[in-house]
Amino acid sequence: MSTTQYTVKGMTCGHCVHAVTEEVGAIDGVSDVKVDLGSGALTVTSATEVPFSAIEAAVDEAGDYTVSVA
Ligand SMILES: [Cu+2]
Repeated sequence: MSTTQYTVKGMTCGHCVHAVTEEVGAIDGVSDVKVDLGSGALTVTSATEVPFSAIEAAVDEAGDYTVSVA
């Protein structure tokens, strides 16, 4: 089990949080996603560590947001 922290910039409301949670949660192997709107913190729990490129692609798919490793 692997838990990794990222920071997402550009989220403005609960809809953004929902979109990011859905897209990142759809990545293969991801079992839990937590998004904090205030801080932009994204916490991803997965069976094995997810490549950052996959996180980036999912966040990009969710909307006009930017993700970085926390
Ligand atoms: Cu929003």
